[in-house]
Formats: sequence, C-alpha cells, structure tokens
Amino acid sequence: MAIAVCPGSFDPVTLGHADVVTRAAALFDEVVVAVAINPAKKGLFSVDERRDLLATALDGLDNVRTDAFEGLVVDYCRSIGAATMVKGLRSATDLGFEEPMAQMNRHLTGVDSVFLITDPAHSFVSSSLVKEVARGGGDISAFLHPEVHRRLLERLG
Ligand code: COD
Repeated sequence: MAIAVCPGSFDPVTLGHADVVTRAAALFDEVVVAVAINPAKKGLFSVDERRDLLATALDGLDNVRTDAFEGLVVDYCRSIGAATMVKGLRSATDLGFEEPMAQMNRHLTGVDSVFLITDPAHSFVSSSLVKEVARGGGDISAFLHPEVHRRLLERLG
C-alpha cells in the first residue's frame, strides 16, 4: 500500500492545502496530513484545533486521515511506513525553499518528495497571509472552508 504524508503547519488549513491533499489522495492509497508540532512556535490554533479544522476541510476524502508529529518529518514518515511526502509548490520561491529540504530528507532516509503545482486560484494563498488580512478586516472567505473561516474570525475576535 502506497502511503504519502502531507506535512505542514496548517495554522489554519486553507483551500490551497485542501486542493493539494485532494489531488494527493487520488494518487496514493492513503494520505496522512501531519501537523508539525513546533514547541518554539506558538500558533494561532493549537495542534488539536488544527487537526479538527483539517478534518472539517477534508471531510469526504475516505483515504485521508490526520496526525501530528514532533521532530524530523522523515522519522515520522518511516514510523508509519510512508515512502513519500507530497507538498504544494506555489512559486519559484517555494521551490527554492523546498529543494534543499527534499534533498536533505532523501539523503537522511530515502524518503522522497513529490511536488504538485498549485492551482492558480490558490497560488498566492498562505495561512500567514489569510491571518494577516483577516486581522486587518479584509475578506478572506474565498480562501477557506466556511467553518474554518468562521473559526478564524471567532479566534481573532
Ligand atoms: N497551495 C498549495 N500548496 C500550499 C499552499 C497553497 N496555497 N499553501 C501552502 N501549501 C503547501 C506548502 O508548500 C507546504 O508544502 C504545505 O502546503 C504546508 O504548508 P504550511 O505553510 O502549512 O506548512 P510549512 O511550510 O510551515 O511546513 C513546513 C514543515 C512543517 C513541513 C517543515 O518545517 C518540516 O518538515 N518540519 C519538520 C522538521 C524537519 O524535519 N526539519 C528538517 C527538514 S529538512
């Protein structure tokens, strides 16, 4: 069975993330969306809340589940028998950031990275940008599942 991991911060999940996970789910038998636990970086949502929002945004994808991990993503991949990571690429900037990580991850364990080019509708969307725009009162409803949008506005007060 081919298992792939989609790792990330997902603080919170956007429709860009959901598009990549949906496309990965069509390519692999099982996809695990894994929230990275970073004790040095406090997010807007807790890890459990992020998993809850992911489950809402990805509802209906039968071969997708969520998890959380601490430490190296490649160690997590090996612990669940995943040989592949799937990530989204929005731009050349993303590629410049992802390429050394993909090389390092493959060097460490042989876990390979597969990159899916972002749907143009989501190519400028990031969790940090939607939070910044929402804090300033801008309309970011086009970029989030309605429930994620509601929870984000509620969290920001
Ligand atoms: N459309 C498509 N894809 C998108 C979009 C979008 N609009 N927005 C983000 N993505 C993709 C990103 O490119 C990324 O692949 C994934 O979705 C997650 O995005 P984020 O922003 O939620 O998560 P990041 O980029 O903060 O996650 C970084 C990781 C947690 C994956 C990374 O830091 C990591 O692997 N950490 C574990 C520690 C480790 O192993 N470090 C050594 C690495 S060599």
